[in-house]
Parts: sequence; structure tokens; C-alpha cells
Amino acid sequence: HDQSLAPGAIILSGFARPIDSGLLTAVAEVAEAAPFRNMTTPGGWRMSVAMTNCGEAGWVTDRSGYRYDPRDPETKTPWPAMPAVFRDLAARAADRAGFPGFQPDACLINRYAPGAKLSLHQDKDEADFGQPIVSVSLGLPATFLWGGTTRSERPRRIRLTHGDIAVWGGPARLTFHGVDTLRDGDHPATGPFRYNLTFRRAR
Ligand code: MD3
Ligand code: FE
Repeated sequence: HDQSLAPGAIILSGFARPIDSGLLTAVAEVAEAAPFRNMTTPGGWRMSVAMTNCGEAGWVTDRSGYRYDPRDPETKTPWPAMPAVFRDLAARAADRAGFPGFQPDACLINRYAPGAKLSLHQDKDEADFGQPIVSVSLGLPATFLWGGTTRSERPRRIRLTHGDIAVWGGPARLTFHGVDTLRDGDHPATGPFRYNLTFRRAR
């Protein structure tokens, strides 16, 4: 039951579910070395989504801007290595979606508590927009907002639940997207949180 949303955009329902506990163990191990933190936007706002990273580069934002950085600015040490279970899952999902040979070098891990949201944006900090992004949702369900190629287009609302994977590439790569305010809840695997892993080729 792969759900094609538009050319280049596909949702693989429940694709990550068989390995959910392995993924969540790996998230906890990454977060032990590189704790979740609420970063600051260039405009000075504290993000409601808590973030960390693993891989050769991590996405960061502060008063000086957005960028990929090989080091965690909090610890000034390299981000934790990308767990094999992450790398393999991302490659399998990309392959299934029609992007063979995907080798992510960055994984941004987003943690949403009830009330957290992600405003409409484009992912434009990567070097090559020919490379797809693979996104894995775990825990509480969320409403994903999927816009068009301009910010003013009214977004479609798409439910993403535990174990869903979305792959965005080709003509869908630069679409505006976001996440609506997370509702209260309690999930058997994650308690009061939603996690989203986004696999990227940053460089
Ligand atoms: C569509 N994360 O980290 S993942 C992000 O659920 C981000 O945490 C959201 O947007 C989350 O940047 C959404 C789905 C996603 C990711 C990248 C995309 C959809 C995308 C890039 C282009 C188009
Ligand atoms: Fe994004």
C-alpha cells in the first residue's frame, strides 16, 4: 500500500514498523551523546521542536543562520555516527520509492511534544537537490502539511503515524511542508512524543 502523493513523493505506510524498537533504541543512544535541544532560528525564536543529529553532518540553526555542521555546537565534538539500522532502512525505503543507491550522510532527529509544530518551509540547505529526503515517523500521530512550490498555496493535510516513511525527491524535492501542532497523547512505544528522522545527503 504505497501511496503516491505526486511525482517524486511517496508514502510507504508502516514500512519502519517491523524494526521500530531497534530504531528507538538507536535514537536513545544518539541522544545520550548528543542530547535533544531547542535551537534558535536566525530571527531569534526558540524552536518548539527539539532536535539532534547523527552522521557526518548535522543540521543546525542559530542567530548566524542555518547550516550543516560536522560538529555538535553544544559539545564541540563530531555528531554520533549514523547507526547501521538507520542507514540500511533509509536506503531500502529510497530504493522502494525509486531512488536506488541513496547514501545519506546526515540524519536530523526531530522530537515533538504536544504543542510543538514546524512552520511551512523548504529544505534548501543541502548541496544537491537531485538527492531525495527520506522521513521516518515514530510514536504519536501528526498532521503533515504538504504545500506547493510557493508558500501561498494552501497545504494538503496528511496523517503520518507510527512507522510511516515518506520519500521526497525529483519534482517534489523543494515543495513547502510543515507539521501541524502536535496533539496530546500517549503512545505505547514513545510515550508523550513523536519522533521524526529525516535522512539527507547534505554534501
Ligand atoms: C517534503 N520534518 O526536518 S518530514 C524537517 O515531520 C521536516 O519532522 C518534518 O520537515 C517532520 O525538515 C517533516 C517530511 C518531509 C521532509 C522533507 C521534505 C517532507 C518533505 C522535503 C521536501 C518536501
Ligand atoms: Fe523539512
